[in-house]
Amino acid sequence: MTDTRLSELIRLLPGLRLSTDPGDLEHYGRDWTRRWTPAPLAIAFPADIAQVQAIVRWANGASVAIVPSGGRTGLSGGAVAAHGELVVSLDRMNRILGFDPIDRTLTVQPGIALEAVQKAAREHRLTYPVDFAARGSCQIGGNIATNAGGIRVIRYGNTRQWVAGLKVVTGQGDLLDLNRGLVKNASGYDLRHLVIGSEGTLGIVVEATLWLTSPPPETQVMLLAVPAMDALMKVFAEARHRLRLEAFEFFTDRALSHVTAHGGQDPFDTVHPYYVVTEFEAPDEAAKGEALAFFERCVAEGWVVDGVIASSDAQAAALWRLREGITESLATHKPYKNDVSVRISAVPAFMDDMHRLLTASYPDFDVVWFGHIGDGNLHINVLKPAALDNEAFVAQCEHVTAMLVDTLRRHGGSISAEHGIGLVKKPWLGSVRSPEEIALMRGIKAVWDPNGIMNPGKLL
Ligand code: 2HG
Ligand code: ZN
Repeated sequence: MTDTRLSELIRLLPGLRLSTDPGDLEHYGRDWTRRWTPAPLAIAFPADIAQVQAIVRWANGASVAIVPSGGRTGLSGGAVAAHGELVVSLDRMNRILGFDPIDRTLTVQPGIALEAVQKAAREHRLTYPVDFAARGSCQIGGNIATNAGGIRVIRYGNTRQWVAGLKVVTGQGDLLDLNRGLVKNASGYDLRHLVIGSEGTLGIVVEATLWLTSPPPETQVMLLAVPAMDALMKVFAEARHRLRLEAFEFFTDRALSHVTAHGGQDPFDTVHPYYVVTEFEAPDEAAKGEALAFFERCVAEGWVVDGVIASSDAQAAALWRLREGITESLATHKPYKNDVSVRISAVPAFMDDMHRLLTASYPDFDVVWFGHIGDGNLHINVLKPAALDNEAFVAQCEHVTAMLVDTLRRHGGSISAEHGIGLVKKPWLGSVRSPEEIALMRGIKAVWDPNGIMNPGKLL
């Protein structure tokens, strides 16, 4: 390690694991966006909070930018290190520190995978209800830094709702112990909530206390074939009225075709424009009867044309795979991705407008819509037509983004529902946040991180 700044870091922290191995630089310098070429200075793997603090203090003195790094499953470039930053990987800080049965909290280090948190909760006959397909790879610190959402937000809310306490190292290296697991704490600004969703721009999450809850009683999973978006809204209203929903997700025929090409089993004989996967509580015969009555009403009204209810855990998992397998089934195509939200009631008109604009300008694009429609959160993946070269596709996708931003503005939506701003959405922040809001955000950043070393260039 010839870089004198790194030599100084090693002198200060002889026990710190530090890597400049080209494979590590490549691996830890990128996230799932794959759009930027990784070029970090080095990767640090602190083992405890004191090492994180020492690294941040060194970085201030040495004017080295820091990119906090979790599972790097993000899709907005928030964890990309492309400009000689020090990546601070929390991989080694991945332990469960404690469980409190009275508070029903689990205290963990930030590098623990979401799936390991869910498993630990189950071992105590409780649940940590935030859930999404990247559960095996993403880390809880990254979930907190991005306020991760996912497939059960409709019932349980985002990560924010489950953070009882946070230890954070600020951009100056100070350690904050925020909220300390209190249910009620009316003592001024809740700095915990400022850190949640700040995308690593204010500090590094070094410990989290998470609330757990009772698992739902037995649930059922249903797949519905829906002829039109207006009908889908009716199905949603009916489902919300009659069922205790755990999830209400949708995808289109295009999405299903990619998943089935990757081994997913389409249970229907014909193709339908839209599909809904919904999961709801069904603990007894009365609830199961109500679910059937819901289905029959939807069919009688013409809102649903076919459906399947899973009769085993394996079938439920197979139906879920049709939705959760979409991202993976598209990955080889390197799709242009977008994650947006509008009010639930505005979804049909918004999609209609976008569909018209897209087919008018780019009739050859394979446009795949899916997402958390019960939250008004839509994912749009556009695949490159084989005949189009990469450069032209990128330019056309920029035009798609411009159309999307304009359409979202007209429908009162947001350019990022759950994937964050990072690098990808930064040029469009001004379309959802006023100049006054952005000025306040910049002011907050300057107080937490006066030398601007925490994830610079992201979000703001
Ligand atoms: C999902 O809901 C994820 O499956 C990924 O947010 C979305 O791949 C995407 O565009
Ligand atoms: Zn999603």
